[in-house]
Amino acid sequence: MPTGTLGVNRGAGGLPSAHTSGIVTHMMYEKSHQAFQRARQLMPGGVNSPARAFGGVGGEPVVIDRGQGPYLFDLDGNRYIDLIGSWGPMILGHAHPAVIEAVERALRRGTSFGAPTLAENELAEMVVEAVPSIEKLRLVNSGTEATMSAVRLARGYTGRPMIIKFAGNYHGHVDSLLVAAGSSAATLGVPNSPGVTEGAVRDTLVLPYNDPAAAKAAFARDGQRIAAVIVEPVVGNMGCVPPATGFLELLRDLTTKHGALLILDEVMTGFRVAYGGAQSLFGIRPDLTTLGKIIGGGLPVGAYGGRADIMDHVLPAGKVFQAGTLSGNPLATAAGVATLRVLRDTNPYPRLEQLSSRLADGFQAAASGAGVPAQVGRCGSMMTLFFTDQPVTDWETASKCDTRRYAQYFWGMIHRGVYPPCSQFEALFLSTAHTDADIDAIVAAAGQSLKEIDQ
Ligand code: HOZ
Repeated sequence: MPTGTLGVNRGAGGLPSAHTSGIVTHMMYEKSHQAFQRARQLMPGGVNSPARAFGGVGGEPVVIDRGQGPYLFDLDGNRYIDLIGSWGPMILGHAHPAVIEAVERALRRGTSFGAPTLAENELAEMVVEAVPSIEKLRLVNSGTEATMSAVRLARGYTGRPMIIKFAGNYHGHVDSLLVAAGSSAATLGVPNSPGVTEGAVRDTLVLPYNDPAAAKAAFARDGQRIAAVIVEPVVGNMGCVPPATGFLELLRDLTTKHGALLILDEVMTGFRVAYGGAQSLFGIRPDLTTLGKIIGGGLPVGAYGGRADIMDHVLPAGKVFQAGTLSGNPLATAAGVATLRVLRDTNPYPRLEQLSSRLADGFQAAASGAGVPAQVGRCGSMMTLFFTDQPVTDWETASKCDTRRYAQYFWGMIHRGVYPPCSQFEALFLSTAHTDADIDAIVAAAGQSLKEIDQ
């Protein structure tokens, strides 16, 4: 038995063993532990993306063997009700038969051609039909590529240098946007990463989210130099923080008035909070939209799209350069089309809303029952349990949350077979595979876990 196995998976949040005796045994995470030790020798921090390293809650990640429906199974055979859904894409749950079948069919026909395919038309068509502001789009391979390309296009189209972003919003690891960034950049304390030069962010202006006065002042001062505002319409990357009433409308008005573009980063919210994304929910028509996650059905995909007259500035129709060997990949487009078809044909959003509101109420009741001050931030099936007694509306308020308590809650949930986001500054996601019984089990686990929290 390697020393520290149990300790490691109790987390730096430090659940006293008395709280978990009878639940945790040394062998429960042994294979994960062994695999992660090897991973640490092979990859920086043992992971291929820092968000999954459990750095915000301490300890080692469990290593996943497979997923089925709403469940994840780790190498030791422990089952978890999955609340991250691969950080958003798995809205149909894991290994959905329609997605598996579509990918298998595509796989037999070849995995990449570097040439146009019909499946690209199909996915693009479905996106254009679902999101009226997107008249044309370009498929890429990740959300980061989508936002990076949208920003370049906005600058190329307007001939202006400045981009406005909001503190605690995260738009992938694009140099010019990796400033005051949320998600793992915030979790791991590098909101402004070494390696991003002053020059790369010289034209990036960071404003507080949900602050109309700051946005108005920025446009009054720099209106003629601003190429675009990029914003998560519902922030998922400082935990889930919906927009204040009128905030997105104000950004639309200011950008229109000053000849700047409005870019809605819907990598997380696209096809998640509604089939037409957050823009359909809030009635905002952006100039450009970025997508990812759900439109790839769990395979690597991103997209940026919007007004045809702007998109026609992208090479080879126009002069703004952007390219990709695997863009529009046949497996990814097949998974995306299959996922969107299920969403379009079954309209699961009312049901997701019902499940999510039950979960939010359950969290709130569990927190009150345990005497732990907490707030639930939610939009549709994305939400966050914030450990604070103050409403969370921006990065200033999100960053005041008690991350130590979050870590204790997180490990309590893991030990009870529920897998929440491993950071206070991420959202959880429900899927169509979750049942009422799963919600009851999550709420029961939360009730017990919250009662164990040090006061
Ligand atoms: N974009 C994801 C949610 N913040 C995180 C995924 C990752 O960085 O690995």
